[in-house]
Amino acid sequence: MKKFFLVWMMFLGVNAFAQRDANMGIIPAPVSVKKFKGEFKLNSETIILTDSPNHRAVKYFSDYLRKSGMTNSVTDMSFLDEKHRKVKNVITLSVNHKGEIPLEGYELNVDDGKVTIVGRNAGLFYGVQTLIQLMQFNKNGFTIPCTSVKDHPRFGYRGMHLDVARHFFDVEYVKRYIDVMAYYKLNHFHWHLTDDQGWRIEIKKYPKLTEKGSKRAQTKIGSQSKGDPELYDNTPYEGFYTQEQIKEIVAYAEARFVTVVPEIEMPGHSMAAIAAYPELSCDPSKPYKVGEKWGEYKDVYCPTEETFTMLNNILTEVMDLFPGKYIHIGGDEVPKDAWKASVFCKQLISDRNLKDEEGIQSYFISRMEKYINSNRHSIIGWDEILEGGLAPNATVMSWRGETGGIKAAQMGHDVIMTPGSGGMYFDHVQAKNPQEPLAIGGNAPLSKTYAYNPIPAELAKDQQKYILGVQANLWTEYIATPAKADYMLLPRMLALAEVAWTPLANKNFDNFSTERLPHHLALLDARGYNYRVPVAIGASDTTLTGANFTFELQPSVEGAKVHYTIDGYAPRETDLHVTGPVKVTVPAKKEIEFKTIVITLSGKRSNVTTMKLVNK
Ligand code: TNX
Repeated sequence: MKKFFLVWMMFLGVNAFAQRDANMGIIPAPVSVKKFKGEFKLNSETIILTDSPNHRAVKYFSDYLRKSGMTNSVTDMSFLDEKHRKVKNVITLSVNHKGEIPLEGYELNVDDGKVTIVGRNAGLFYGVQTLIQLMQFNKNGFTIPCTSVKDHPRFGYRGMHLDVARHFFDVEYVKRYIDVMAYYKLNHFHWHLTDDQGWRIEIKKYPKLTEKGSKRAQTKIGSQSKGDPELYDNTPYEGFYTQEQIKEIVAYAEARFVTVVPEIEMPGHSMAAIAAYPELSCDPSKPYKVGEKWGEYKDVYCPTEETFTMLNNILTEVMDLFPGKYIHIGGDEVPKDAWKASVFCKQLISDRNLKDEEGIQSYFISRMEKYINSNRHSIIGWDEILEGGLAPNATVMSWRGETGGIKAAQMGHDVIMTPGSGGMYFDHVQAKNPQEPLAIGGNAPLSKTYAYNPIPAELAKDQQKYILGVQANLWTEYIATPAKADYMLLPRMLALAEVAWTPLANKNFDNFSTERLPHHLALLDARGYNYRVPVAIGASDTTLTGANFTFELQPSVEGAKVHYTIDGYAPRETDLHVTGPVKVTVPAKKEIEFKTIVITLSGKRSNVTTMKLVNK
């Protein structure tokens, strides 16, 4: 793997894109970047100095160098006098910021003699990520262009979600997911651990949750729109994480300044738990099974004391495993049918003076919130937790558009924006095009994700502070493999990073997608990630009229080739590729289809574009 990585890095050579780009190729674009002439040479003689040898950023950087075949050791600069600190060819990593750097911010200065990063807590780690992005591999080590970067995030909560309930993703994959989040300065991993179709976290007190609840007999095949055939794969499916594995992932994330937010869904999306323990339902006499298809299930937790005791016990184990502030308790999509049919719930509504079944939803969430708060954690819930009144300290994740988030912020509650309508649903297709793989639907092209602004215009100045940040979600009903999860995640996650980090005024989709992204995609390729290859820069599906055309096309991935045809066939690697402007002449009264495809060095392919050229 290491060798593979190095060979790739060499092949990529100098980052040509970064040279003309004002952001010097950095994603997410920083607050300010100044470019200077010259470069720093990181070689085997380079000394790494630090005032905090145990800082996670220092460890990360020295590990990174080691993986790249370098052996530079780290020196604790508190042992050095002034004179020795001033040697040439040093990289200094420091947290000594005297308070002038914003939270999670850093300053990075590179001249031909030294590199200095000063960061505030996580900021040092982010400075290191930026440095790594600037490093260009050569045979003696790396070169780093001279620069001065001042940087800090726009939002404190920069989240990426992964649903491991509908399909299970193993420890190795989850670590790689956290890695790529950390490269791009995202800092909250929302881990959707339970749902109708599977319970994926070991709970010692209730072993059946995983013995039964982590297994389903079969899985729905294909899409689930009205009229689609009711087909199943007839193949058992299972998977869960042991508590040891959970601890391993939490520690792995912590080393990268990523906080893990576990989600234990309630009171809906709970078929897997109910199948394991039917006493959690309002009618324990019914037969239940772990969900095999998608959508909402009408059976949900019954708000009995027995249920609350059990959920509290489950959450006690969960809170022991996750040291972060937040526990996500779901709260979304709760059909009220089972509660309406229940004599117990009728009595509860009258005993507790609840308005109706909506009142049960907020009663449920408030009770859970009280328990979680008394254990020094806070809850996050999907925006349905607003129904029937919001629990006092809850943070709202606004997914059904921004309405819930706006309402919650106006009530003085913290909010995380993650609207499907804003391009934050990465299970949606990346283009309305039959060449895309099966997905739930929707449409969230890269440009839409990039354009999202988490601060709604409706909020007054003093309410804007309640928007803690932004998150994108990867629901996996239609994503059964790591390769497809990567495909749906990348490159949209890089756009999310810029939404979450970069000041609005510095955002520019053109610069992002044409000048910076191609290099990053090649790097992700080298690191073994799959991704969706964007179509060639300059190509699209369109009709143009005229006789003589000249096309200037660029590959969307550095090192890739743009192949094309004018004979109506789908282009492939055996066809001509772009080496300069392509001229096409269309005879009078004829039309020609100019088709393109991008094929990367590793063989990944974009969709085929068709430009219909019509000479009337
Ligand atoms: C709605 S988003 C859900 C999920 C589905 C998703 C599919 C949310 C809080 N609930 O259960 O997986 O749509 O896009």
